[in-house]
Amino acid sequence: APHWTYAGATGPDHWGAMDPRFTACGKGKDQSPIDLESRDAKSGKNGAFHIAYEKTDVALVNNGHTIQANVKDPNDTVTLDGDTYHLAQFHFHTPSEHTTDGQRYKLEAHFVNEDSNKRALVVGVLVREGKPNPGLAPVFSQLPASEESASNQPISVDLASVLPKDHRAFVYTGSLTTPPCTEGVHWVVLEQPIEMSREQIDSFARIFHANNRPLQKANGREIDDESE
Ligand code: BO1
Ligand code: ZN
Repeated sequence: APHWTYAGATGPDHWGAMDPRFTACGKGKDQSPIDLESRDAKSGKNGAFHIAYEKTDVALVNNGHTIQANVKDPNDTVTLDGDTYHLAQFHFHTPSEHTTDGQRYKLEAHFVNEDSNKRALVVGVLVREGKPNPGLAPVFSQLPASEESASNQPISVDLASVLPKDHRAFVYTGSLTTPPCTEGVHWVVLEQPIEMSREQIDSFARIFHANNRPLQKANGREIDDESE
C-alpha cells in the first residue's frame, strides 16, 4: 500500500480507504482535530487534570510526517480523572491542527502521553509568532531535516518552562490526527498559546510545509473548558 501524506491521492480525504486499519480516518464520528469554541465551554464535566512536566532528555527523529522528540524519562506525567498518563513523545504540526474560535496558529505541539492500558492523552499547545522560545531552542536549533539526519545525542529540554503558565484547557474525546486515526483519545488543548520566533517557526516549516489534518466534524461532542 502507498504511504499516507498530507496532499494529493494519498492525502487526508483518502486515508480511510487506503488501508483496512485506517477505516476510522474515514468513518469515525469522534475524529480530531476540531474547532474549539469558547462559547461551547462548560466546566467540571470531565474532572480536573494536572500536568507535571519537568526537565527531560529527548532523542529527535524525523519520521517523514513530523519531527518527534522521544522521551525516556518516566517522570513526566499528566493525571486526568484519577488516571496517570506518562509522556512518551512530543512532535509538531504546521500550521496548527486545532483552531480556537476559527483562529489557526502557526504551529501546534502535541505532547503524547499513555496510561498503563495504552490509552492516549494528548496535550495540545498552540504556538503564535513572537519572542524566541528558550525552552524549545535546544530542539529547534537542531531539527533533523531528513529521516537519516538525526543525531543520537540526547537533548535536554525543560518542559515545565515550555508550557504556558495558565493551564486552562479544552478537554474533549477525539482521535489520533494521523492514521490509524484511533478514537478514544483524551485531548487537553491549552487555551493560552505560547510564542516562538519567526526563525524557529520557519526552521520547522522549511522541512514540513504543511503537516496538519483538516478540521473534522464535532458531531455534537461536548467540549469542556476547565483549569487544572
Ligand atoms: S497526534 O498527537 O494525534 N498527532 C498522534 C498521532 C499518532 C500517534 C500519536 C499521536 N501515534 C501513536 C503510535 C503508537 C503509540 C501512540 C502513543 O502514538 O502509532 O504506536 O503507542 O505514543
Ligand atoms: Zn500530532
